[in-house]
Amino acid sequence: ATATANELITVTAVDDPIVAINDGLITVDGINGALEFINVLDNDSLYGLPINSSDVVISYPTSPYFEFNSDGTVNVKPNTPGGNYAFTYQVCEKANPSNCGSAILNVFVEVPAIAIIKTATFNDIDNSGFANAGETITYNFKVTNTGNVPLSGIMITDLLPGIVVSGQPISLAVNESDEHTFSAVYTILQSDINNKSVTNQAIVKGSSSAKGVVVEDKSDYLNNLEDNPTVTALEGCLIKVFNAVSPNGDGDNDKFYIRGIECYPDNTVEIYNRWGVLVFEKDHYDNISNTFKGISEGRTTIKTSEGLPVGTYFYILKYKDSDAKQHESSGYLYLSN
Ligand SMILES: [Ca+2]
Ligand SMILES: [Ca+2]
Ligand SMILES: [Ca+2]
Ligand SMILES: [Ca+2]
Repeated sequence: ATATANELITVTAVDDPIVAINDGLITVDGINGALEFINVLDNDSLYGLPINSSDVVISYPTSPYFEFNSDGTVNVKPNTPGGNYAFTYQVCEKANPSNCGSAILNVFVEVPAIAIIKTATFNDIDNSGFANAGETITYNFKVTNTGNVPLSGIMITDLLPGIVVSGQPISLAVNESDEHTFSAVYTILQSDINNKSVTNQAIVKGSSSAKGVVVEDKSDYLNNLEDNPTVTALEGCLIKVFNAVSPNGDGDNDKFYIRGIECYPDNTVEIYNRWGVLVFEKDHYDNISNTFKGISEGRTTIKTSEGLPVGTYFYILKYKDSDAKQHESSGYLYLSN
């Protein structure tokens, strides 16, 4: 009777074996990893009932990126390469080792990534060929989804004080680029011209549509893989004297223009008439408020604030550069109406 009962149980086991069901496709975060993102036994059964992991032995393939636990849970390690993974596991009943089933765990490892390239265009508004304070730099941005999942909420920031960034948040599909949504404008300061360049870097951020993982990238001026700031060279400190002055208010040569003198505030301009009499003298000549417009001015000039007669004058320009080295140049100045 006992033997018959045992036979019956064996027959029952064959009729209700372990049923292992495939798992997935499950998306996991390959950047940060995840602990126990699935229990492969949850949808499996033993004799028609949920499996208690202590009743079975699970065997898995090996993987450098995944950890398979004896209770059926699975971990994915941080920095796991993106892509699809398939693992066949086998589950066998401890009490009856020939009672086994197998199924496949399918995992998609998402690795969101983003890259930004920032390029600069100097806008020489007065077409002088040189940078002047108040002129601008326009920045263009190319943003690319370099990861393996769609990204949304993509925005850029730029820490350069005074820069104005425009563009609303965007989404990008895998491998998609956008180079029209975002732009920025920066107004050049005299200090930038003195520094001979403007250097800045933007940061782009976006989040994966599936897992909400936020990724960011610092801009490069050339390619997606590097993080070199964008440097805009500004040439505006080369002195050139424009020695024709016609202060008639027509907007042409109305003042004695010394291009680049703004870079060297430690300067003096002296103007002499043909008899060698000092008729104009200014420190900190700047082409704007401290400038010669055909009016006699200065500490030692006899008649101040008086219009000077047309004719040939002589100027002496002295300035110190950023290394405190003294420079001097002189020449004729032609004053007309
Ligand atoms: Ca399963
Ligand atoms: Ca200019
Ligand atoms: Ca970069
Ligand atoms: Ca004029």
